[in-house]
Parts: sequence; structure tokens; C-alpha cells
Amino acid sequence: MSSSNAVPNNLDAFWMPFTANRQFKSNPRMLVSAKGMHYTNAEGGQVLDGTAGLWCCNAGHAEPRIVEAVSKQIAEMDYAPAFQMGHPKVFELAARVSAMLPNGLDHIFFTNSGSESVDTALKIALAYHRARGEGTRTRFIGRERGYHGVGFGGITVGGIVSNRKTFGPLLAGADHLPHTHIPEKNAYTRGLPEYGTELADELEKLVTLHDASNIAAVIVEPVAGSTGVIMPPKGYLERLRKICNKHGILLIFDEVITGFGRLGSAFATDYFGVQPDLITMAKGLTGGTIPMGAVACSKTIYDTFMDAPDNMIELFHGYTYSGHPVAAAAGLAALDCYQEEGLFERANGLAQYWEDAVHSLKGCPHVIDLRNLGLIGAIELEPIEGKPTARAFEAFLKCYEKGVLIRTTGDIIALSPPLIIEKEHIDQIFDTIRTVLSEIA
Ligand code: PXG
Repeated sequence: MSSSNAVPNNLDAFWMPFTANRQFKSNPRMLVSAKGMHYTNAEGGQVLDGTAGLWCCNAGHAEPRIVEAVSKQIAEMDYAPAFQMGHPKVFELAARVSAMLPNGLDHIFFTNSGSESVDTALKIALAYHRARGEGTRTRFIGRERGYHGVGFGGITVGGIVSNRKTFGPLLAGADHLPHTHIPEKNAYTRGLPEYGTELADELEKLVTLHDASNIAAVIVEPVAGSTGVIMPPKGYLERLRKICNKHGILLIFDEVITGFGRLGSAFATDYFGVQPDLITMAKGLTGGTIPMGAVACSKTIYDTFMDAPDNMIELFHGYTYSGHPVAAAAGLAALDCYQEEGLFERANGLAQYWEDAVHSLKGCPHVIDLRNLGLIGAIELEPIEGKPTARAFEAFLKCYEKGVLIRTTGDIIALSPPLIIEKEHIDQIFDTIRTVLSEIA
């Protein structure tokens, strides 16, 4: 196959990730190009991107600055060894990312995905405590319904049952906070829910159970995405921070989806005014164009590692492609674009319009809850009895037929458009969903 627009005639070899392979292959949905807010599919149809790919194309598609930077970089230097060697762009990118973060989150470790960022952050937490002589701190606390990627570390602290149950005993010693989805109390809340702040106090119970001396870190998504969008109740993250401080436990924010403008601020740490010790990121770091992830860590953590003799490798961890030059070039161009176009402010400016659009679906058939924050929206549908996920998937297929890409998880529709979205696109997304909800069983 030579033409990028050709449709392959054998779909068998590719084992697709997180996909019903046989269902897809019997009726494939093939995207062949993308520009701005739209994909073009193999049939030549335009598909409005309501999900920024998978929460990652924050600058929109084929953003000229990123396209140019990547093309230039691959011609100039395709690869440089990542260990014991460097190249200028990765240092510049680290400095730029750390400048976007609150004071103190000064050091950036590069990875290639969110999953690798999570495993990296967990390993840094363990090694940090050990370096300080508190090597008994080996347990991690995650949260029910949390998503932290698919590495063994990530699924151990994660709380999505299907992602864990077939993979054996996972890492030893993890425990989980309760999730904060309380529709009986919080349904149809605009923004952050009032009820559930005290669920953070469950951390005190876990500390009592395991003893603080055995706990390395707590990891949460500030806003849970993959599970179907769950907001933190007002004051919840502050309370987690307080309890972690009290017991010397590191707090990790997994900002793989909330980073780079999704909430209308650079990171959720700014939005909530709560500062973790480590932040995991990926996706928007390069606008989804080239795989890249990162972990930001506090000066205190970094300096602890720098105490050893200076000819010693401080952290025995890293990837062949950590800080890959092409990814670094994409990252720098994405940050330029966010800054020059003011995309985070733009997202913030659209958040109210977005909120009104999300909540305009109240009363539509099957809708049992609506949630929003920044440019994130969730529409929770009543599952068909005995057929969970079927109704939302039907909505997904119908929206796609009508030229709008949405994402579903369980019976929840999750929306997270590129930050370049215009009001008329928002109208199109919600008009289409409204129509589809009235058409499906
Ligand atoms: N942490 C969080 C909070 C994520 O949302 C990861 C880690 C893992 O990132 P990688 O790059 O390893 O996939 C994620 C990824 C969805 C969806 O539809 C969400 C993700 C990935 C794919 C789909 O909600 N999040």
C-alpha cells in the first residue's frame, strides 16, 4: 500500500489496543488525515474531533509550528543517545516545562507515555525514601476507578477492575482510597461537587492500617478522566495534601489529561491551588504528535538523589527514547503554540459556554448525570438492563456517522476537545449528541 488514503484489505494482523477487534474489523472506522478540529475518514467524510484524539491533541491537528519543528528536527538529528549524552532541545524543554509549574517542581524526567511516567514517578518515590533512610516506605495508595496507564505500577495503583483482574497479583502492598463519584448527592453539579470532601479522610484510615512508615506515596488524578470523568469534591485535594504532609507521604498528581490547558490553566495544580511532590504528564506535552511523557519532581526529591558521589548514576532508570530529539522538538513547538495562541486562556474563556452546552442535555432521553470542568464534559447514560456499555457505544457509532467523534467508557460519554475549538463546534457536538440520544434505544 503506497497511498496514505488507501484502505488496507487485510485488517487481521494488527491486534488493536483497548478495542473489540472482531467488532471493529467487521465494520472499521478508518481515519486517514486530520487538520485543525477535523479528521477525514476513508469515506472522505469530515469528523469533528470532540475528544482531541485521546485527550492529547490540545493544539488541534497538523498545527503548522509543530509540523515544521518535527520535520526540521528529524532531518537535522533524528536521534541522540539518551544516556551519558545530551542534546540542547531536551534541556530547553525541561526548563520550559518546569517554568510552567509551581515553584519547587523544578526537575523533569522524560518518558514516552503516561504509563511510563506513572511507573517512573512510583520508582522515584521508592528510591527517594530509601535514599533518605526510610526504605520501609514501599506501599502505594491509589484510588478506586483511578486510571494510571497500563504498566504494572499503573494498574496496581489504578482502580479500573477490567484493567487489573486478569493480570495476576500486581505490585505488592498497594491499597486504594474510595472513588468520589456520588451521583445520589452530586448529579448534575456544574463544576466541582459539594459533597464528598470527607472521603479524603479515608486516607487517615489507610495510614492507621498500614502505618505511615510503610507508605511511599499517594497517587490520584486531580480530575479522573478515563473512568468516565469524576470531579474532586470541593476541598478534597487540599485535604489529601494535608494528610500526606502530616505523615511524610509523597503526593503524586497524575496530570496526563489535566496537564497542558485542559482545565483552562497550565496544570490542575494551578487550577486547584494544591501542589503535589510529583506530577506525571504526557499527551498535551507534544500536542499528541510524537509520543512523549514526563515526570516533574520537587527540588527536595531531586536534591536528595544528588547527595551521592558525583561520578555515580543517581537513578538507575531511563528509556532509550527518554527526551527523544524529535519529541523534544514537538514539545517545544507545542508549548510555543499554547503560549502564542493563548490556548489555556482560550480554554478558560470557553469553559462557561462549554458548561452551559453540557448541561443543556439535562432532560434528554437516557441522561442520568452531566459533569463538566474546564473543557471536559461527561454525559452519563442509564445503562440498558443486562447490557452495560451498549447504549453509550450505540451513541458513539451514531455520532460518528453524523460526523462527530466522541469517546465512551462504560455508559459515560466523555468529551475533551482540542483547545482551539470554536463556539459553533461546541454547538455542533451537543446538537449531534442531542439528536442521537433521541434516536437510540
Ligand atoms: N494517566 C492518566 C491519568 C491517563 O489518563 C495514562 C496515565 C496513560 O497514558 P498512556 O500514554 O500510557 O496511554 C492516561 C491515559 C480515555 C483514554 O478515553 C484515556 C487515556 C488513554 C486512552 C484513552 O479516557 N489516558
